[in-house]
Formats: sequence, structure tokens, C-alpha cells
Amino acid sequence: MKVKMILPALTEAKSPHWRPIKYSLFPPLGLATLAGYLDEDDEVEIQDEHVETLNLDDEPELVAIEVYVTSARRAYELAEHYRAKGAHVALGGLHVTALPQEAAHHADTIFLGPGEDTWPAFLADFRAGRPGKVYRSSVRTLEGIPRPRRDLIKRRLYLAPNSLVVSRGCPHHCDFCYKDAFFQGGRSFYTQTADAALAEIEQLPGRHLFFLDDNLFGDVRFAEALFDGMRGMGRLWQAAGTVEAALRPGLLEKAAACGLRSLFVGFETLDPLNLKAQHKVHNLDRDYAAAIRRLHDLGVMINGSFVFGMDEDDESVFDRTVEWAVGQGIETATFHVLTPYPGTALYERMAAQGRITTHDWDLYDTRHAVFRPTRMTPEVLEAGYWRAYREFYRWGAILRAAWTKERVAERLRHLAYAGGWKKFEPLWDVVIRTQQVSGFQPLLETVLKGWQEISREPSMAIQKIGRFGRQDVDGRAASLLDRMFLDGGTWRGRQ
Ligand code: B12
Ligand code: SF4
Repeated sequence: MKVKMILPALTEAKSPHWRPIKYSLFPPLGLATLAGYLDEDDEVEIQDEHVETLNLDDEPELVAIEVYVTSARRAYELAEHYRAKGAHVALGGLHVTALPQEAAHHADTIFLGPGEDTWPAFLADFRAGRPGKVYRSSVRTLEGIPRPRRDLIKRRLYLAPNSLVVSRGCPHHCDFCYKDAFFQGGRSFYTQTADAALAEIEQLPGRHLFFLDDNLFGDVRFAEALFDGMRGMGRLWQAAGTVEAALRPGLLEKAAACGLRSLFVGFETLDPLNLKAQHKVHNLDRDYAAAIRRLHDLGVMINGSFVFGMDEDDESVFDRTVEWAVGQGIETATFHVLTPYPGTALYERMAAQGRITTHDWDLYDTRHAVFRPTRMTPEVLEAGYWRAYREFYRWGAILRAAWTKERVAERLRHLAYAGGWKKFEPLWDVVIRTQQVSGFQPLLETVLKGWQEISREPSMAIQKIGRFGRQDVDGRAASLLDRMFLDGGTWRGRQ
């Protein structure tokens, strides 16, 4: 059987705000996972529109498309294209699960929830000539599932081809999160066995790993067994976790000891009333500063996640949040405009209050205000969001954050990581367009390694900056960096 699997481009990936590097990070792991269920003699191809031009002239019998909210329009276009050619089109993923009726108009079969139980059931039905119209997942386990077909991934096109997920979902229930809607009808948090996860890791080449799990630390026993097993493997890895996990005695130490070097942490808001209203109760009464200190003391860099536009937020929230994040020495930040994704508790609440202002899914990209905030206008919310990015990634702010650290080498790593991520857009653009992304993995690994190694590697100019005193940071060092990198400290407004 000839099978085509497609990850359509998110709308924003084709907009002027496109930061190509963001979309060249991770391969389509969901599709590679589903490909694992196909037979050896099936002819299968995975295409990811973020990194390649789709070949639409082929004649597959079966087309499987993964649909995110802001790729829905493109996904439906592709579905219609292949249906017109006589292929059987299957749609699944987060957006299909949230809005099955919408997706069903464009598909022969739709899938709700994770695919590990429904996709093989469908394949059997399809081969028997009686495919169903809707498959709804209910059996939730990762035990005994086939490995993702990594041989179908074009590794050279990605900066983090060794991305993996060893669990699904998360034990918490935040109102704005996709999770509860997606996992309805079964367990919403489950893991592989630690042995299976370790066996998958063993197979991945190179040193760098990127765990895409929503909350790698969510099951403490599993996480401890995983980290114990990874000790001595020589890996350098990145992942996502909660403030609660960072504060848990012993766990973070184990993670750092087996190579954790950067953690995406969901701080989301500095206001406890906002946390309560969004049911992000596991962040309540947690000492954010202590969590940050623990991470930094263990050599783990932080990507802080912050959401703007919750009901307690007024216009002052942007500057206060940026100031706090810079003062805490957070290396990188991901800001979001609060977005009521269809299917979430937040969506239901806002819809009942008549506050949703558009159903144009292209705008549900966490950069647009698609609802009426309580304490500011939508325009102020969007402008504040962009200002937060601009201010956080000014050289002056990057330097100030780097100089909260005592050691010269820690400052350098901060500069290299934050600067490398946000300040070299033209370089990343060239690298991606010439398909050289994977060549940058060694550099990423060097930056992640830690302060001992990095202090031996950067140029003399950077070394010199690293030794500047705190008082020089806003002036001399910022202007030297501006001259070196010729962007004058301006940031092109891309996220
Ligand atoms: C990688 C990733 C990205 C990549 C996406 C490209 C890629 N290569 O996949 C990049 C970096 C581009 C990205 C961008 C963004 N992302 Co993102 N991302 C992820 C992440 C971390 C992992 C996805 C993944 O690989 N999962 C593992 C695989 C195994 O699961 P899966 O893809 O869901 O596939 C399974 C099922 O969905 C199903 N399935 C999927 N497709 C199909 C098709 C068929 C036919 C069938 C049968 C089944 C099926 O079967 C698969 C196996 O179970 C998820 C978090 C997560 N843990 O899932 C967030 C996540 C998807 N992202 C999210 C967000 C918010 C964003 C951004 C808006 C962030 C931002 N502010 O920029 C943007 C834009 C996304 C958008 N507009 O919708 C949210 C989604 C919210 C929502 N309701 O859409 C998530 C869930 C994170 C979170 N916890 O909030 N993201
Ligand atoms: S902790 Fe993160 S992944 Fe878990 S429910 Fe909340 S937002 Fe979703």
C-alpha cells in the first residue's frame, strides 16, 4: 500500500514573522510514531511542509495528515486535493480532536485523541475494505508500541532530530491547556516503561536529546528510574517541567547528573489570582525564585514560559514580567498571548461570557488577542506582548540577565544561548535555506555542555566581555556586541 503522511505548515510559518529556525527544530514525531504501525512492504513517505516543498503530484492510496489549530486551513486544502485524486484521507491531531465536526467535512476518516489504539484498528479495517468514519481513542498505553519510524525522518533538515516523547499528557489540569480535551475518554497521563524509554534513547545517535513530553517530571518514580538509567550515557538534553518539579528535592539533581542542561518552565504568571482562576494550582505558593536558583546552581538554563492577558493582568504586566525575568537571570523566555483553544475549559468559559471575538483559527497562534481581556484592550495586549519580546531580547537586558551570574563562564553560556537564539536571524535564515541545520548540532551541544567547557571555546572578544563588571554591562558590553553583530540592538520583531 502507498501511504503519504503530511505535517502541513502552520500559517505563521509562512508569514513575515516566520523565524525559520523555530520550525526547523523538531521532526514530525507524531507521524513517525503512526508510521511504526505500517507493514514492512507498505511504501510510506513523511513530508513536513515547514522544511520542504510538498510533492502533490503523487498518487497515494492513503493520506494521513496531522492538524494543529493554525495549520487547519492548509490541512483541509491538502485533504481536498488528495480526495479529489481518489485517495482515502485520514485527519487526526489536536485540532481534529477539538473540532471533529469541522474536520469531518474534509476527511474520509477522522481520529480523536492519541493514535496508538485507533490507528492500527483503522489500518486493519482499511485493509479489509471497511474503514470507519470516526475513531475515538480510549485505550491509553505506551507499553509494547512499535518504535517511531525514524528512518523516514530527514534528519539533516532539523536542529534537534533526536526529539522524543516517553510519556503522554500531564497530571495537571490547567484551564488554558489542550490536554484535558485531547485526552477525554481515557487516561490523560501515562508513560512508557523506563526500560523502553532507555532502549529508545540508546538507539539515538550523537549526544543531544530533546524531550517533547508536556511534563517529563510528572511521574516521579518513572522520572527517577529514567534519570538513573541515563547516568553515564554522556547525553546532553533539554525538556519541559514545572516549578513544582524544579523544587522537588533530589529529582532535579538526578536530571542534571545525567545531562539536563535546559528546562522549559511554565511560570505563566506572577499573579496568584491568575493561577487560581486558570486552575494552575500546582504553581500556587511556590517560590519561583528558589526554583530558578536551584536550576541555575545545577547548571540548568531556563526557558521561562509566560502568558499575558489573564483576567488580573493590566497594562503593567508586560514590563513587570520582563523586569522580573531579567532580574532572575532567565536565559530565554517564551511569551504567549492567552489563547482560548477550542475544546479547553478556558474556551468554554470565555464563550459563555461572550468574550471570544473571532473564530479565525489562523489567529489562534498565541500572538493575537482573539478575546476581550478584562483590564486592557486587545490592541494593548498584542502591543505589550511584542514589546515584552523586544525588551527581553535587547542586548542590554541579555547582558543584565547574564550578569546576575557570578562565574564568567556562566555569563558566556547565557550570552551564547540567548544571543544565538534570538540575535542571529540572518545567519539562521541562510543556514536553513541551504539545508545546513544539522551542521549546527555540535555548536548547540557546546553551548549546552556547561560553563567548564564553554569558557575554553569562545573567541577572545567574547572572553573579554565575560570579564566586564556589572556596571559596564548596559554600556560598554552592549555597544561592543551591537558593533560585533551589526544589528544595533534592534530586534526584528520575530518570535
Ligand atoms: C513539537 C511541537 C511544536 C513544533 C511543531 C512541529 C512538529 N514537528 O510537530 C513547533 C515548535 C513548530 C511548535 C509550535 C507551536 N506550538 Co507546539 N508543540 C510541540 C510539542 C512539544 C510536541 C509535539 C509532538 O511531537 N508530540 C508527540 C507526538 C507523538 O504526539 P502528536 O504529535 O500529538 O501525535 C499523536 C496524536 O496527536 C495523534 N495524531 C496526530 N496526527 C494524527 C493524524 C492521524 C491520521 C492520526 C490517526 C492520529 C494523529 O497520534 C499521534 C500519536 O499518538 C507539543 C507538546 C506535546 N507534548 O505534544 C506542543 C504543542 C502542540 N504546541 C503548542 C503550542 C501552543 C504551540 C505554539 C502556538 C507555541 C507558540 N506560542 O509559538 C506554536 C504554534 C502551534 C500552533 N499554532 O498550533 C500546544 C498546542 C495547543 C493547541 N491546542 O494547539 C502544545 C500541545 C504544547 C502545550 N502543552 O500547550 N510546536
Ligand atoms: S502543567 Fe503544562 S502541560 Fe500540564 S496541564 Fe498545565 S499547561 Fe498543560
